Amino acid sequence: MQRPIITSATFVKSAQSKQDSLNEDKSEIVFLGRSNVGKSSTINAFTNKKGLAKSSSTPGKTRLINFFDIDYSDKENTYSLRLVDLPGFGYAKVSKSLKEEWQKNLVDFIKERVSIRLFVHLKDARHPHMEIDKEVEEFIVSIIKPDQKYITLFTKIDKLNQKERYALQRDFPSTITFTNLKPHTLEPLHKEVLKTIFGVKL
Ligand SMILES: Nc1nc2c(ncn2[C@@H]2O[C@H](COP(=O)(O)OP(=O)(O)O)[C@@H](O)[C@H]2O)c(=O)[nH]1
Ligand SMILES: [Mg+2]
Repeated sequence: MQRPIITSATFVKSAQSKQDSLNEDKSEIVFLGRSNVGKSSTINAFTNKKGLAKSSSTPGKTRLINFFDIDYSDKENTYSLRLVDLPGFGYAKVSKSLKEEWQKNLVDFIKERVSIRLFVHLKDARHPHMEIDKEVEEFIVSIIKPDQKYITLFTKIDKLNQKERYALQRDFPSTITFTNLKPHTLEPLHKEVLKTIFGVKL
């Protein structure tokens, strides 16, 4: 079966905290990861819309929660959902605890927003064992609800040579690896999203 394609992708709002966020009326996919890991680039590649999420090479510049509404459609159905681009972490020169860095309002957002169905944690394929990523993973896993799912994605695999790619796949066999330079490598993420949120099997 041909997978439904994205027929619409629009920026809706930037928010500072859970309080000024949108109503929880759509299923949401939250993208999280260190500053500069490629969250915004991934949202652009995923929706096939350059410039949708502002990508910046200055670490830590995006401090807001950005919401994007997208529709997938096939001949019979339209599937609507929301992508959430969270502020990056790990940009402080002095190492801080995750909770300090994210501040209470972002922790509340992650913990309490019931519309979140999928957490997508982007990690740099060149640095798969960073302490800050481990902290984030442990935090999400500790608060996740039964109707939510957490997945890790390794990005920037174009920066690895063949041998390093094999090693990564050997060490993390069930993890999605991709590069934004080749958007077709995001195909497994589309499948995961359609399956997890809408039960569409491909
Ligand atoms: N080589 C390579 N560079 C990437 C990839 N994804 C993003 N980048 C670059 O990494 C930098 C940070 O990307 P951005 O999407 O702004 O990261 P964010 O801070 O997590 O939103 C930019 O210069 C991007 O062009 C990738 O898959 N491969
Ligand atoms: Mg960004």
